[in-house]
Amino acid sequence: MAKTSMVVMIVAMMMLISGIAAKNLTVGDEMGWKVPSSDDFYTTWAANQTFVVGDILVFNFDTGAHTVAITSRDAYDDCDKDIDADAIEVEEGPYERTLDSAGQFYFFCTIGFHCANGLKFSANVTGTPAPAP
Ligand SMILES: [Cu+2]
Repeated sequence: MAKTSMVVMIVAMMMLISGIAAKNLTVGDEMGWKVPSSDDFYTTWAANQTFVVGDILVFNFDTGAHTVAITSRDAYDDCDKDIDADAIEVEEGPYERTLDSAGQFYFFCTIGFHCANGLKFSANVTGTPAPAP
């Protein structure tokens, strides 16, 4: 093996060992994904996380009880259920979402008044995705 590729391999291994690895984040921790008792529960939860590209969000809920909509900021701010065509809406739980790019992501439930009652948060995802092969 050439010396340079050996060095590259060692650096890559050190990065792995030092913990630059994707992690699973269960949204709301033990609470899961449901209408919270205080309407800032999920925004507080999100404020205490570090979201990095490659992390996986796990939304624990029963199919039919809730949804996960990934939307624009405007739709999120208004809890707007008429989400635009670019938005993603998932109805089956549990749901896992890989954060595959950096930026701000907006999540809320589209059922009833769940969003207005706090079933929403946004995630500021940092880091750069792995280069394309
Ligand atoms: Cu809901």
